[in-house]
Amino acid sequence: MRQILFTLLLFLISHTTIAQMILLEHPPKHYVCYRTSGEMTVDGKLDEKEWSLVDWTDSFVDIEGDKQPLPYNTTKVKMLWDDNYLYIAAQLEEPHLWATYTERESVIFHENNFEVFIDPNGDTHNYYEYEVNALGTEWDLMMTKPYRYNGLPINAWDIAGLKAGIDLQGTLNDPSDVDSGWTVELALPWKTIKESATRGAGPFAGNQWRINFSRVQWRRDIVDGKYIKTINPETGKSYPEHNWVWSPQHVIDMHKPEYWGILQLSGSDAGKGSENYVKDPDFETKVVLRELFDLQHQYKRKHNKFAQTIDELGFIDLHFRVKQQRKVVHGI
Ligand SMILES: [Ca+2]
Ligand SMILES: [Ca+2]
Ligand SMILES: [Ca+2]
Ligand SMILES: [Ca+2]
Repeated sequence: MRQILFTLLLFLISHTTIAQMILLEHPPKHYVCYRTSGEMTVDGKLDEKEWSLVDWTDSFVDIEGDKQPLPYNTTKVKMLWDDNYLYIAAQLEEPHLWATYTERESVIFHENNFEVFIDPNGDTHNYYEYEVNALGTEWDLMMTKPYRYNGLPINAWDIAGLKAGIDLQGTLNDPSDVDSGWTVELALPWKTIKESATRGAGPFAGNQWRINFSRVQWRRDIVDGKYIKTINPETGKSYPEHNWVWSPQHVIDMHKPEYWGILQLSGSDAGKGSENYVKDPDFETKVVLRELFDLQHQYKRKHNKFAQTIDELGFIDLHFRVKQQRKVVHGI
C-alpha cells in the first residue's frame, strides 16, 4: 500500500515544476548520535574523551550542493547526547578569525558565523535557529513556520539553559598572522528544545530529529591592518556571503527544514557498539506530499485561494494518467 501510494503520488507530480523532488535523488545526510556518560565541560575545547570516540560529519558543502564549488575552508560537526542535553561540537578551519558583534540577538550572519537549525518533529513548522560568532555572541529564535508560508521569527524565544563555549586557535581580529580556526561546543537542554516535539516528547533511542548546520563566510580584504568585506567593483557593495552547510539545501534558503539532515539518537554509549541509520519508510511519500503542499501554496499566492481540484494545480490529463498508472501498478 505504501509503495502504491508513493508511486501514484510520484506519477501525479511527475510533470510539474519539481522542487522538492531532488530529495529523492539526493536524500538528506544523516548522523547516528551516541550517548555520553562522561562529564562534558562546555568550553569550546573538545578534549573530553567522549568526543574522541565519535565520528565527524562529512565536511560541509555549498548550500546549493554540487552546483557550486566546494568550500575553501573545512567545517565539520560531531554530536553526543545524554538525558539532559544534546551536545554539538563544530570545528571551523579559518585562517583569519574575524568577529565584531557583541550584542546578543544581533543579526550574526552579517558577519562570519556558525549556525544550528533544529526541527524536533520534522513537520517543518515550529523550529529553532541558533547563531554564534567567534566572540561567542549569540542569536537564537524560534520560527512558527518557514518565511515562505508567512512564518514569524520569535527572537524573544531563547534556548533556556543553553551552554556554549568557543575556543579560538589563533588571534581574533588580528590579520598580521595566520590562524588555524575556531571550535564551538554547545549543550542544548532537551527540556527546552523538546517543547515543540510531538506532544513534547523527550529524546529516546531511535528517535529522529531534523537538524542542519550552516556556516556563513564573507569574502574579506585586509585594509590598514583591519578586515573589511570585499567590495564588488561592479556594484559598489560587498559580494554575497558564502553559505556552507552539512546537508545541502539545493537552493540558497536554510528555511526549508524538509532538506535538513537527520539526527538519529542511539541508545548505545559512544565507543561501545555501532548502530545503523534507519531510513523512514515513508520518506519518499512525504517528499511528494510536501511538493503538493508547496504547489498549493504557490497556487494560493497567485489566486488567493487553494486549488479545489488536482487539475487546477496543473495535472491536466490526470484521469488518463492515473488509469495508465493503475495498469502499471496493478495490471488492470
Ligand atoms: Ca569541552
Ligand atoms: Ca516542528
Ligand atoms: Ca532569542
Ligand atoms: Ca589572527
